[in-house]
Amino acid sequence: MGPASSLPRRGCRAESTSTALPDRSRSGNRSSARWFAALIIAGAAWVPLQGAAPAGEKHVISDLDLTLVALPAGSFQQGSPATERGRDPGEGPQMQTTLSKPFWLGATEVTQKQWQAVMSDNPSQFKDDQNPVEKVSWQEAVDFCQKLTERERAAGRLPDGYVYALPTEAQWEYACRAGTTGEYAGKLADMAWYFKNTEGLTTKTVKQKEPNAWGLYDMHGNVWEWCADWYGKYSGGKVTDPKGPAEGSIRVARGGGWGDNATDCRSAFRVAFKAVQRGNSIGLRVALVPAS
Ligand SMILES: [Ca+2]
Repeated sequence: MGPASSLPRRGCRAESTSTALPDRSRSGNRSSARWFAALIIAGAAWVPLQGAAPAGEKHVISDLDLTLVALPAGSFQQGSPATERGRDPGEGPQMQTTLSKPFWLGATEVTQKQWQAVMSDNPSQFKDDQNPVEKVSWQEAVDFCQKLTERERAAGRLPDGYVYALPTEAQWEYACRAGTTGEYAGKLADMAWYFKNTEGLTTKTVKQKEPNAWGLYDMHGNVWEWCADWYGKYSGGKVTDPKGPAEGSIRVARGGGWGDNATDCRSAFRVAFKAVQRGNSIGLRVALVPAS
């Protein structure tokens, strides 16, 4: 069961045969504290909401060994400033983005063992139970979230009014930044598996690197993470709970992967892939969000 006082609900390299990276059609253009400290960092705009989970509370699906971290509602600067090194124009204009409701986000990418338990298959190229699942399309990632919702509802563990889903791009970046405003949520090499430190051209066991200030692992690197949104231009200005365009042709993925350069692993970096695309550096992380 989830905690009693739980929250009310809430691109790419083309795949190829062997160790080659998956195909990527870029649409886009190309920084550990404790919870309380994180709240202070983000605090100016953080307003407790009725029903919000106590700070730092986790939601755990024990039989899947899947832990989700509770994130507060709040506001942040989404995108990057024109002065950021390696910045792509598609990362602007920056927006003052508000997430009006708290939500939960997986502490790690979805592992192959977790995927296997829910979906009864394992499409991954780099087979290892504790590595992130990859070679999953956007739709398959969505299917995983829906199956997980059904599974947890049936088990009586789904917080009222909440469902499992891919995070929106805004939720992903808010979580990745964890109150930071720079290129990365910390020192990249300490937090991420990426081109410069990934030996063997493969994914890596999740949760080996340092987490960000909100206790989230591998937000930078290891595998790209599918987001719910269609890719679209940023509007700039102030936005609340943005969900991307109503329609589109490519879906957003974030965070960079094991074979990517540092600039591609930046907090603001955006990429997008065709929804049907499967790549050996594209996976997912589940969110537990208010049902819309
Ligand atoms: Ca990642």
